[in-house]
Amino acid sequence: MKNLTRRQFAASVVAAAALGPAASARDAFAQTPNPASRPDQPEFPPDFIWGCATSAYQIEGAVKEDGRGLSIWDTFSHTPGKVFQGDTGDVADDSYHLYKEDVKLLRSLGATGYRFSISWPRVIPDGTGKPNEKGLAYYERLVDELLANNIAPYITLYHWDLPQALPGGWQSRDTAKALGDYAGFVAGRLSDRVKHFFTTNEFVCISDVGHRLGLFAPGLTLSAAEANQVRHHVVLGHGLAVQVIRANARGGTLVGLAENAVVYVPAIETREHVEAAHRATREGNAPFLTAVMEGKYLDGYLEGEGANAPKVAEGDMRIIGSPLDFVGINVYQPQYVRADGSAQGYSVESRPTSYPHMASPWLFIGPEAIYWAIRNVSEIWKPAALFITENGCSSDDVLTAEGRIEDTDRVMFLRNYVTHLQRAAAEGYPVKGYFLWSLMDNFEFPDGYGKRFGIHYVDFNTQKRTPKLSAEWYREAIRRNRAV
Ligand code: GBH
Repeated sequence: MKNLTRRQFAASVVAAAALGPAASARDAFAQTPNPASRPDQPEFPPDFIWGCATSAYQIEGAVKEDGRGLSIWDTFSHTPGKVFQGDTGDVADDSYHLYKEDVKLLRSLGATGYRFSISWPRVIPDGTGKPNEKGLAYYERLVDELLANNIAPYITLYHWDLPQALPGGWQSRDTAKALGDYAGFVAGRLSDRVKHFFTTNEFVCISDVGHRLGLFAPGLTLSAAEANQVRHHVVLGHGLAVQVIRANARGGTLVGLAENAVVYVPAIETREHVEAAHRATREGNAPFLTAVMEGKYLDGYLEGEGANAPKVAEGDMRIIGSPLDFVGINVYQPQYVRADGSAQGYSVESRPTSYPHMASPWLFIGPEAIYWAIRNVSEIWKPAALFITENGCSSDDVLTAEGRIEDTDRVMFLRNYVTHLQRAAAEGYPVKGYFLWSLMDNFEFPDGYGKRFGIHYVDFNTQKRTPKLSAEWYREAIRRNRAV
């Protein structure tokens, strides 16, 4: 059995079936795969990227070093009452100094990619204008260290740490242009060594969570009209970044984004519910991914917002819809949908109170979300390539007396999501890589250091990193190139 491909195996079963019922049953059983041999068969393409993800403010620390400017997250985290126990990113994982150690962690996993973000105020302290060479030099050192270890750098240009100095922040349209200029500058300088750039991370967190719910920096609770305008500026900033990167970077540079699209999962896998999930994906992501992929706001979105709809200038939608080389999706939780007789044709299921979640109360478990994210996005917009740019979970990790972290719940979570990712790869969807969130415990935004997402445990007093059971699991999955 070991040397039979799955297709050959299927063909031999079909051939056996042709011999008639008795023979077929006997031969099919005789050829049942030996379970012990199967786990060694790779299930992902040989060049599949297995990586980890982090972001600048969550890991770097060194907020006052080498000319870094202030970001809105410095201000927000230092505002009493905004972050759990008053935690800040001032030191975080001190990866600004310990990056070589962190690259070693990646290497010992066998990772072939690392998705990290660049701190805009480290590179352009005022958001626009004069760059800070010392800030850029840090990322050059990091990139060189990764390349020396055969780990491909995947750069996110904007993961929420907006330069505080930009007047009006994302409420100003000028910030969209500033993002484009900054992105083009970085790509121009690093594209000799870096092939993949993500413009932004998670539009809805930048706009709604920061400007409408007030839970993220800058902590505003604007009106719907104002918040919708922020949404527009952010997607416009993404589009401008795509264009300026293409103008400034080397030929062959690939550009996409990392988006936490709402993942609609058919409540039951039947044709009608599958179609409902497909429709919901397009309509439920109308202000963000749909606008980027189609270069327009759906009528349903604009009509639904009415007088609060964003003000769109001539030419904006073409910029927003700038063609991408790939789509990155951050997948955490599912939204179950079912077809119904309503005008929109579907409804989103509410969650029973017993619905299970991880240590973060918002992180509802639904491993099949990763499959449906890929399938829905692929079928609707047919991107040339997709990445899972984040997937992972928080767990109430404790150190045992022997200094081990037995995060069996995280291993359960990851194993199940990766199994569904494997289904997507096996069905031929063009998913090229998976970035586990996160390489190590870090500053979890408003949850501070109170929620741990790492597969390496970090002692924030000593900065010691310790691999958890989940790191062992990931090393094994990478080694076999399959879910284990
Ligand atoms: C990702 O966001 C981020 O990209 C990453 O930086 C972060 O560390 C990681 O997840 C783990 O959280 O849902 O209204 O209560 C994931 C999506 C959206 C989840 C905002 C937390 C909090 C506000 N996040 N949400 S709410």
